[in-house]
Amino acid sequence: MHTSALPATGDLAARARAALDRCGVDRIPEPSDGAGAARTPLTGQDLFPIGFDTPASAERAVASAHDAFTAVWRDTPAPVRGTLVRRLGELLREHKEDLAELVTVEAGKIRSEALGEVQEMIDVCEFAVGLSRQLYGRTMPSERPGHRLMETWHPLGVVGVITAFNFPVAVWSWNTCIALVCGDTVVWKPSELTSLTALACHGLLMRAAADTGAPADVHRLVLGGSEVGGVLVEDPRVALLSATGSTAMGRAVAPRVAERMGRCLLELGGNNAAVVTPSADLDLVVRACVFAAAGTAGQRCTTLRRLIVHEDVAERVAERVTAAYGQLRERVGDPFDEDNLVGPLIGERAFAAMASALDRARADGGEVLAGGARRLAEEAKEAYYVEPAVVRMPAQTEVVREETFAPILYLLTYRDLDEAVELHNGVPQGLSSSIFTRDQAEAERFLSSAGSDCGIVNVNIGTSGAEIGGAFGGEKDTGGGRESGSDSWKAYMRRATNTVNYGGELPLAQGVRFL
Ligand code: UN1
Repeated sequence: MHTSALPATGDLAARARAALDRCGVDRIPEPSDGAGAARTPLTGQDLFPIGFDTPASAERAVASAHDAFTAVWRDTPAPVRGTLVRRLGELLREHKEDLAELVTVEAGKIRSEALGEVQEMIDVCEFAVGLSRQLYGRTMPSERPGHRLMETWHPLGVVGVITAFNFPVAVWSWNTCIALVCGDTVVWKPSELTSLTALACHGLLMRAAADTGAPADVHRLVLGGSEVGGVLVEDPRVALLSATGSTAMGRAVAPRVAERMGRCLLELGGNNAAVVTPSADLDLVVRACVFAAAGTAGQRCTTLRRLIVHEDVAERVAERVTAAYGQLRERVGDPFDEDNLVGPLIGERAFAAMASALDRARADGGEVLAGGARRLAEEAKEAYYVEPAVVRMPAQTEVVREETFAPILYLLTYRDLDEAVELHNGVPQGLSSSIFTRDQAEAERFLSSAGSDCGIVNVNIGTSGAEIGGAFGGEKDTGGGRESGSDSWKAYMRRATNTVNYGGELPLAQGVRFL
């Protein structure tokens, strides 16, 4: 069995400080009245104390971002705004290793996934720079002679960005790079579990701003918990609140933003499934599904949580997935160790949720085929490493319909595609989905309006690992928001419809006569 000693908390603190140094973060906020701490799930211990914001300092951050918006940024030409993001992309590329290091220390991602997350930021920068010359409005034919009808997209204002621990940098960049080229300024409230990673990103963006002559207040970082995030929710100067997290968080936040007629962009929980049909390539299924279900220790919004398998292949799929999970067991541990594929859960609550979900699944008649045990508890009492679990369920019971943010894959069986689609859609969430098939009609059915009800619908690939070029987000309890690629930028701008009369007459629309 592969074993590796976990790194000592002191060493991780030193690594984090060195990475921050290299990113040019010379000052880590001192704990003052809003005392907080940086922490690592690798050992479950605090790295060192840091200062969190207070509601009053967060309010000042919103005020200065608002000033930068009205005084400078909204009137800066979009391609010039793009140069800021282009510079950020260069710096991110230069500091890819440093940022990945921080992602591993604070979020517990294995090295390759941490590097992948930073790559996602670099990709978004490139996308946003191109976008800065393509914020197109349409021109429509006017029904009136001598008139022109068109639309113009204008910057919206301050965008509040609230991100979760599991994608501490990529989700920030999806929002921030697009918002900045759209002419908005940003106030970022990262998860309180990933403050150091956020300080590094903010530091690099400040360098990019200095290098390109953009005002520093185009981006403000506020650290802390929900009382700090609450300022972004309530402040009417925050025109758009883009929040990633649990459905419970979204339900708490959305009505408060709606009350003040602000806009919300929500990216909430998923309960993603793959349908495995009789014609599926099972090699592909196993590889895709093990990554989607156990990668990131099951802590992606897009993590595969349900495998809905045709009864003709159910036994074979169960055997092969169970065998693959057997190999994974040996590769749970220190995410800095290149041999490991599964790092720690973020903390004790995640572990408790996983244990309780497994108990409930068993009580519902589920059979745990692999995994579920805690690992390395002797070495690190406050860290929570687990073996990813596979559970065969007799039915889609309540626990299967909930999102448990941990690596549990439920296996369900179906007889015909209608039943598969019904099971698939029979959960409150609607983020990501897949079908594995070689039958085109089945694939098309799943992609159609009568198929998957998710925002992301894939064929012959897993549910996680979406590319930035598409719009990312989902329906139902997932919150309905779309971020990153395609035309998601429109959520970060306001549309003005313009009618111009160049004819000298005043014909009214719809043929109305007056005066
Ligand atoms: C998330 O889990 O919050 O598709 C985002 C993926 C990533 C993003 C996930 N590109 O898994």
